[in-house]
Amino acid sequence: SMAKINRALLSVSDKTGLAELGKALSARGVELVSTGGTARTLREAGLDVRDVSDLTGFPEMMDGRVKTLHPKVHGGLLALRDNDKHRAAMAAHDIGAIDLVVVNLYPFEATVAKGADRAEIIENIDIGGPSMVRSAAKNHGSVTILTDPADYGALVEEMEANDGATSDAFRIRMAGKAYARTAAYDAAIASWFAFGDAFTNPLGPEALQATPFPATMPLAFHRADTLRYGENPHQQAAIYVPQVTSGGVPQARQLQGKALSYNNLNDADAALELVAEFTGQAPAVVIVKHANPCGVAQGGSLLEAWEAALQCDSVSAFGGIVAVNTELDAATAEAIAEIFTEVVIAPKVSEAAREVFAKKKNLRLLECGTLPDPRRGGFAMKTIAGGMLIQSRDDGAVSAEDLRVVTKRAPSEQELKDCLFAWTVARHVKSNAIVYARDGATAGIGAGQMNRRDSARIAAIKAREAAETYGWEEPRTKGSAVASDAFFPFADGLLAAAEAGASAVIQPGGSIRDEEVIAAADEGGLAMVFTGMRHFRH
Ligand code: 93A
Repeated sequence: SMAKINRALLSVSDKTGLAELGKALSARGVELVSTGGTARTLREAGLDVRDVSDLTGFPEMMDGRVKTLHPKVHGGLLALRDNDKHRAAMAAHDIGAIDLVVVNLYPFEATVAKGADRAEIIENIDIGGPSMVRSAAKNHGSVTILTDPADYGALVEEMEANDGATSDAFRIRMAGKAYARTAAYDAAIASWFAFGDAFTNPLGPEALQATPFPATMPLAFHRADTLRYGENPHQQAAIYVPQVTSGGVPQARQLQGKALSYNNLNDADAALELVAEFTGQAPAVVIVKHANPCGVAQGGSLLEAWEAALQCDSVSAFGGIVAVNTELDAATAEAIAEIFTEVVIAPKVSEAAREVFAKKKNLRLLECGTLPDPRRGGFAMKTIAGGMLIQSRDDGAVSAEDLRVVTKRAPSEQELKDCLFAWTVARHVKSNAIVYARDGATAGIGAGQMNRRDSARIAAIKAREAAETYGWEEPRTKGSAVASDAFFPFADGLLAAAEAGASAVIQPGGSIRDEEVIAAADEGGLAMVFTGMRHFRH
């Protein structure tokens, strides 16, 4: 049914569109009731407004902490219009019906984000606003609730179409939106209590060290965009981001190309997270396919790094996602543009490089500014049937000092470098991960196999194919370093790597058959180091 609007209560922190809405309501003969600052704005627009203190018979008090928390407000919102007892109560206590509430809340999230002190943050916890929002939304059978200036226009249209009333459908839709807003608002407050300063990333850095996982996990995310479809066309999808974020693919500026798909976002994230490992270092290029790197290289010019990355697995690179760690120049852009590429993401893209890509209308070009900190804390989430798994991010790291040489031969300086490079890549490859690297470039990547030996073999096959493609005498796995994301449970995986020509190995160690694996390495003259840390990724 239709619900006529005779009286409106407006109380907004964000005054966007307020005067226009007030005028439209006033023109329809709606009585306007309002709180201090909101009333002032409406009066400045030349409108007649009744102060809420006049309605309640109480002044706004305690620095505004108590202004609308009153039975004359909440009775007017919650009373069932067709209930005799409710009507009798309204008459007995001189409570008038309120048919429309327009509220947006104290800017709690923005106050935290700007780094305000505790007292200011506490003062920006809105109490009266959410109370009115929830009362009005509960009684959406008769009351219209607006919590977003973006909906003011729709309300005016609704009233125009229905002789000053709103439809059930509209009120129900707005009520749902209202509860989503108060829920997100309280989640933001709860996140701040749980995570304090780490709130700048609500799933933030010190969170885990500071507190155990809260009994209920408040997640204040909002929808940044709806996506055309999900991982497959028959799936629906959207992207959600925290209220305040630290930067990543969702915050990157898209310079050209079609809208990013679900898979584009997922792959671009994988590429960016890996290339961010090389922040501030020599030029590096990552090519990703289906969330796994299929070529990574660092050193020389960016163009040289691109060429070396492409040579790892040029077949898989077709339709890939490319991330670089430094400003993208025209020469590299030209080379990338030669093969079909879905997404290119860089901290910065030169004017000349932009011109190169302008010819490739569909290519999605993203500029992300600074790269995310790969060692940042926070959480990683995954849904399972009937629940959600949450773990702290894999922000562990090993450096050269942490490595333990376990073979007779210690790795040479170059082997050690390649070991660490391969290790860095391997942690970004789906398990079981085997990565061969030589001279700062991946020579073969084996991903996502159910046993480690197969990953080692697949990576070697790719290296052999690359040698055929480029007419090299031998695959680049000859004399390479090989990284394994978890320990070799048997010697077979290591033997497969030795067969491919690897001369150095980096792996966590810790298998009950370590001795067997070390003996096999010694026998083949390989140098092997243990990291003591594993990087499963599923
Ligand atoms: O401090 S409050 O929690 N106490 C209240 O009774 C109350 N009523 C409305 N904050 C309250 N509000 C909020 O004031 C509204 O949610 C809105 O954000 C703001 C509007 O104040 P003004 O009209 O003075 O700008």
